[in-house]
Amino acid sequence: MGTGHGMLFAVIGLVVLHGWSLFPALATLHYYNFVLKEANFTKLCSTKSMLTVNGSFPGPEIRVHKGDTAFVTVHNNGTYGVTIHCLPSIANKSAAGNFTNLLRSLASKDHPVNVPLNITKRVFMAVSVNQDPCPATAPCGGPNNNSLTASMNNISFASPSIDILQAYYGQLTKKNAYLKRVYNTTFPDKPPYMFNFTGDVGNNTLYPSHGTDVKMIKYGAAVEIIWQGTNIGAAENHPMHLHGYNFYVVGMGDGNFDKKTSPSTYNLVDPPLVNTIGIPKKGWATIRFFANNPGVWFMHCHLERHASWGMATVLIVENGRTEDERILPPPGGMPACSKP
Ligand SMILES: [Cu+2]
Repeated sequence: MGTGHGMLFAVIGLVVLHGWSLFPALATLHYYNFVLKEANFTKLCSTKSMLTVNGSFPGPEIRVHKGDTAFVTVHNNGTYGVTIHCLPSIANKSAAGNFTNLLRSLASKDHPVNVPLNITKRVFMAVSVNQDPCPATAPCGGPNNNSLTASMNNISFASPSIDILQAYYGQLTKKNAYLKRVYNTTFPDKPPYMFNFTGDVGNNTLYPSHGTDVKMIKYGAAVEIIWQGTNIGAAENHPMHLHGYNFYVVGMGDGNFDKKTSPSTYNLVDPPLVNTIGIPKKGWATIRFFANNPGVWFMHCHLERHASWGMATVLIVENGRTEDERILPPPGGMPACSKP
């Protein structure tokens, strides 16, 4: 997340090139030098200092094939300690070598796939960069003197002052039931209304609502999430990330998702299994997974600025029936992130 001092995360991209047809069995060593340093960036007429990797944010790509080994030496020339976070993404190539959207994994006996086929929970999420009106007395410097914000299904995620996991666990154990007020379970399964998301959007849903709205998911549900990019503000490739899970990317495409024709393009046989996927700019992406890891899981755009603006929500996967299907209590002595 962004701080007054810049970014605490330095993000690099790991691109796994599944070019099996081009380089079938040659494992290769790769060496990278990454230098972290502050640099000034100007966007929308405002200049800010950011922590960059080799002068760029996000950092450079590591391009490897499955089975390769990459050595990364990191030189921290910034002013504080950081964590390096690697975002795997998939650059698939077809056998003919043309980036067709052939979404294919290296499924095999050793890497079996288990793609949900009979979906029991489907969520359509439009993701947008939006604006918030500013008081006339305090113009915010963004477009139309508004401030920039971001949303999923037109709700800009408002970070609570008490963490959601603590509040949820308090309710499960019937302690601190008043913590229920920390969040709402009303995150919708679709946008407030449908429009031409990737065409001329006009002022459609330019101004989002704000709330700490989470999506409740039953344990074991076969989940499908369709992320739809929009032209609101400016279209971008949003790297969407879900904590607690790997998921199958079963499809992606340009323009608006079409519920009649788009599913026919899905790869339900051997799709890639990842935890982050870039929604194509002015396009859509569909993921599937079984909700078999109970807990409170943040889902967000991994452009930290978008996440801090509210392009995020939380999935609460409820407990199942057996001991193995329930979240564990917090370890003894764990310091609270916030006071109840
Ligand atoms: Cu984004």
